[in-house]
Amino acid sequence: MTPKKVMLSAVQPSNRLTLGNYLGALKNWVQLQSQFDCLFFAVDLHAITVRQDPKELREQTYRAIATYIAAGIDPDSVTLFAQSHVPQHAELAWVLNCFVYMGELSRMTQFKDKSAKQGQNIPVGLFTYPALMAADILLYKTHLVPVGEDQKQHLEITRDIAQRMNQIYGNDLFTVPEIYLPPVGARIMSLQNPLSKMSKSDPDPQSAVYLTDTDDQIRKKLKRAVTDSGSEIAYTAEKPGIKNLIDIQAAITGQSPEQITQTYAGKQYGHLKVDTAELVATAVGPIRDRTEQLLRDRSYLDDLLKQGAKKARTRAEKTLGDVFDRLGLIRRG
Ligand code: ATP
Ligand code: LTN
Repeated sequence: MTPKKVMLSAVQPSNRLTLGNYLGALKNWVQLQSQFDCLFFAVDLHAITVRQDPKELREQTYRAIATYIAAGIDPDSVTLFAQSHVPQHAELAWVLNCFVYMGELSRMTQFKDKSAKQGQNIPVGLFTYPALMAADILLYKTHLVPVGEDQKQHLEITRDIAQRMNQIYGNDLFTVPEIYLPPVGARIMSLQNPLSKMSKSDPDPQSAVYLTDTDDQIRKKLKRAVTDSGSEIAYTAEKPGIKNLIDIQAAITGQSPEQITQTYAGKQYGHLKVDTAELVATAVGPIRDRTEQLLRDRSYLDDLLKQGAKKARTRAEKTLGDVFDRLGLIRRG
């Protein structure tokens, strides 16, 4: 039997996860997990590229892992861990920092967006963030990375770094990873501004449905979702608010946006909002409740993280040793 290909992905524990994180990432991890050898982790070292409250960060890291399981990730068959528990990530990131260029990093839209919010003092980690992400991926010879659309540029730079180093040190050094983008739901928009991405670090809590929201909060947020002028329900870029609600429905139900739009012929925006709210509440409710349940048993989560990190370290050390060798560093014991 040929071994399964490797699939890997991660979320920053920078806040509670959102519906965007679920539809753009987690839901697809769950759907694909049985076909791959999977590693999923919480990127706590990425989260500290912007200031975090230490207590909150620790809490959100546990919560992220619990949410993966609550969403349907099978903790017994995948490797689950916290990024900072596997020191090889930071070590390989240093090496990759020596092979990625200032020009490449300064073109990253995530860097441009996030640094614009930092004022004068922009942490260097925010700039070199993609090198750490490339390390996350390349350490495990990953084939497939399921993410939302905002991560496309980071995947491309990862591929470029891998190809660049393979050319110098041998084509079998790194596997060049592929991105997996879901057909719908790859970019869920803010409920308050449908031209910008729903994001867990948006300061306006009305802009996102969190996977911790009660059914009532979900209904209220969707009722207040900013929609467009006019009254016809159409799936078009000219109506980004309406399009977003249809996309949310499509990503949850698996129906196409066109099919969904047809069912609203002659109906009003209110109908679409109410139905979307019910679908979201039904999808989020069980994840929310199961997450809370899992969070009550810290020793279970600690055990899981410990075992996961142990498995990940062994795999990561193999690749890192190979990289160090080829670069001419003396092998460590
Ligand atoms: P932050 O606001 O802290 O940057 P975020 O909400 O953008 O957080 P990330 O941790 O950057 O979330 O992303 C985790 C995963 O969720 C990534 O695969 C990302 O592409 C995906 N994702 C994030 N936001 C959305 C969204 N609005 N729609 C679809 N996918 C998303
Ligand atoms: N940059 C990603 C999080 C991330 C990631 C990864 C995703 C860090 N390392 C490796 C996939 C694979 C983000 O969503 N902001």
